[in-house]
Amino acid sequence: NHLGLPRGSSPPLPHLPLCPSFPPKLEGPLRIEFDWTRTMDDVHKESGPGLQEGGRFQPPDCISQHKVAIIIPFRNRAQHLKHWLYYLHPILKRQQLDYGVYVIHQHGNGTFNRAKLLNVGFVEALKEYAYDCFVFSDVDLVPMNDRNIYRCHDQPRHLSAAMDKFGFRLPYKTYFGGVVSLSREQYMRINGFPNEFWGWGGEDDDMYSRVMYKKMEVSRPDNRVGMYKMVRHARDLHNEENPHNAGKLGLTRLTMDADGINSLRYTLKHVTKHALYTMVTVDLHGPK
Ligand code: UDH
Repeated sequence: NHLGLPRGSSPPLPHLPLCPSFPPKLEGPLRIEFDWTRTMDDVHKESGPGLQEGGRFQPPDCISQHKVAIIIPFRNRAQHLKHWLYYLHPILKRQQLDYGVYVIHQHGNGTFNRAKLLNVGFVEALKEYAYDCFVFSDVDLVPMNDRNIYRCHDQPRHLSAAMDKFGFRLPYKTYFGGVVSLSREQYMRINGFPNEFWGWGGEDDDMYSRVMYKKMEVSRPDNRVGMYKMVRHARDLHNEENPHNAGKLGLTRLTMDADGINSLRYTLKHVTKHALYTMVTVDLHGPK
């Protein structure tokens, strides 16, 4: 599929205009309620027409300026994924993005590794389509304003700048967790994300340091547009805080060129096309 087209779709009609820089149907602030009685059927209905298998979409009436792969690190959060899909598909469609949703599922019960899953998502999404932008999003975060566009900018962007759990502001100035976007070039410039942060903590700070060391800046929406609601939940099993991760942070400058997309090793188990997303199940070769 060397044309960079989604499988089974025809090329966009040549007479379609480019989509406008400001999508006309945005609504601004949104009401987000995590309704636990919501079914997958409700989610399908809400996502509306135009989605292609695997959670792919292209605006029907214009050529999007943004080819975006949305990468979600995942294990054992089916309920959260339901909420995410319910809210995000309509938003992303209104944002007129040419997008695909990739849920990167860590196989087995070994220690979780969020950043390595994100690296896998980058590689696997590019096998399917010539994405030029990558949004890396936790499964439990839903934007409260659709003007927070899931696209890339001339600097890496931290989209989840005002999360409810932190009182709608940054918990600290260099926070880079939750939802971020990087263009393909920006991501390659930092050698992707670290593969060696097993368990909870630190990987997002390492990602921030990578951006700084490569002389880029983090851009953010303002605190109103950057508002997010998180699904409340207890800490996961097999993702305990790893006390070694904090110590690694001081070493980012020395390790980043050797630990990242250029050292990524994993075993692909399955790629499953669901109606609303593509599930990539992967063995990360975790520590014994
Ligand atoms: N994730 C999973 N499964 C897991 C662990 C993590 O899917 O078992 C993914 C998921 O996308 C999640 C992200 O990795 O949103 C980050 O997980 P996290 O545990 O670092 O962050 P989250 O904000 O929870 O989800 C923070 C700990 C909550 C403790 C609350 C105690 N009151």
